[in-house]
Amino acid sequence: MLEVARTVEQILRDPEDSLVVLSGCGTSGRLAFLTASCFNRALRDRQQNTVYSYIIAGGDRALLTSQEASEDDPKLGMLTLEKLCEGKRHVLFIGISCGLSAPFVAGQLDFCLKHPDIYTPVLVGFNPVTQAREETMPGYSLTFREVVQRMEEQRGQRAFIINPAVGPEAISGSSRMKGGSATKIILETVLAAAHTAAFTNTHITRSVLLDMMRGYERVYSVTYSHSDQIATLLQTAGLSLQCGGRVCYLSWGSLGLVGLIDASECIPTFGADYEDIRGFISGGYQDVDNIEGDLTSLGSQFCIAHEDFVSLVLPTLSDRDTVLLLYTCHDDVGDVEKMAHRVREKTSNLHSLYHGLQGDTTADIIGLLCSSVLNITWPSSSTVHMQWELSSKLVLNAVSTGSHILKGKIYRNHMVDLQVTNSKLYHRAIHILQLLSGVSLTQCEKALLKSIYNVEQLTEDITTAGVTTHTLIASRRNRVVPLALVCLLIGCSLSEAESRLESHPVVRDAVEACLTSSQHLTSSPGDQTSTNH
Ligand code: S6P
Repeated sequence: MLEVARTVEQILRDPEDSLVVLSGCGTSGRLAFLTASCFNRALRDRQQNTVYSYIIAGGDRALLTSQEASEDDPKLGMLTLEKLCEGKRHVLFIGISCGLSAPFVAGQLDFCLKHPDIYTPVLVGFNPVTQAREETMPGYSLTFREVVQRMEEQRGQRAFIINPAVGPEAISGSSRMKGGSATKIILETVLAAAHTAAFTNTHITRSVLLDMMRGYERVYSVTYSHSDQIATLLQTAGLSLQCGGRVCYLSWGSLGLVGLIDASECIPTFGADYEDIRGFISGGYQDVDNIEGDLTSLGSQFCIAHEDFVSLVLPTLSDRDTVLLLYTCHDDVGDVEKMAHRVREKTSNLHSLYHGLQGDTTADIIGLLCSSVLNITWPSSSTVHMQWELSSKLVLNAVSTGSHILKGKIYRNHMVDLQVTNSKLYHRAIHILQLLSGVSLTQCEKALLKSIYNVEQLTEDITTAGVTTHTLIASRRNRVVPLALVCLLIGCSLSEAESRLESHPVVRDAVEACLTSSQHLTSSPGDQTSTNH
């Protein structure tokens, strides 16, 4: 981190023809965007030229919606990077892949290694290098692990790997939670230290980095010291989802991006609809400040301004829905109050998350309109806005994950209703099926394919098609993993599995019911079905 911060510092001191590129897929790409925007803003505030840029696989639409397929394309990653950096003399490339697994990022790192005169690659992830992905990448001769091995050979000189182990995700496989938070902490610590050194003419030392990281440690303890209020929010949001209602995050300032990101991740992670949990940001795309600008014309999913909330959601808002206001003492509190009044005309299910500084009382009036209030008070510091973002991320991650657990989308810590939209998720789906059904990998893959293609018998066309084709078809279908699981547990046809899922709208209940009946079957000696399991 020290070396990378010093490289950023050099770029800040001599920015001409230089660039710091942050890149990733899914959540990692969203955090690349959030970080690049935040530090470009800091440069603009100092009347300095901006030096940061971001790449997210799938382009700007992936900031708000799931575009998981581009993650599989190493060449696309490489070409996007090359195009962005045309004419640059020096590029510090920071590739983020929590699982050390995204082919899109591997292609970019490999490209950097091949052009050391211009590019210095940095990999940020949370697996030991020996656990980097070994699977071959489509149209590419190297695996992620081989790219990382090449980086290892130059580690600390021409290539850097920042890969602290943050432990397994509680809900398996989701890098949006701990992995995402760790990404934010690492990147902000490195970049903030570089800014301080460059603009105050000081040196970056280990203790500067450590002090910042300790600040984030305090964010964890301060935020979780409010666990009772977080639990109240989670419960309320869970009730809304359980009864077919919606959860809306209405945010101001940079908390808006945190809300949009958390909401967008629910679609691939829990097979949620975009209306289940949805984020809105006060200034719309002007506040987002993304490269491609206003994306509203792409459809209702991309309508993210408060005006969109007022026209699309407010008219049908009821007590079934949960609305959460997210704001800080730096925002236009009068505007928050106005919005709170409008929401209260439709529902009393209004809640707030407010970050204030010691000594202020701004939130009191708005709090009176809300049925629950989470006020967090912070000591003043130059990086407090980043701490507010992390704190809000922790709260929203808990609310969205917890409410989906309450909705029954998780079975024994497995996200059984995940979308199968790229090769990582395809293999994860097979792994989950195997773990829960206990049958062979081949049988699980067959069941998954039947569910994806909606056929009772697999044809040769299907079995010879590649994973890319499978995931493309799967992206147009719902509940492919639960369907495959029911088929495996009961040994039944797809159509029977469909009707069982219909009779148990809660996925966890359906799986539990099937497991009970399959256990019943396995305990009857001689039963044919039981031998399939
Ligand atoms: C979020 C979800 C994905 C990942 C993306 C990149 O919970 O798991 O959107 O962010 O697949 O993963 P990674 O490991 O390359 O950062």
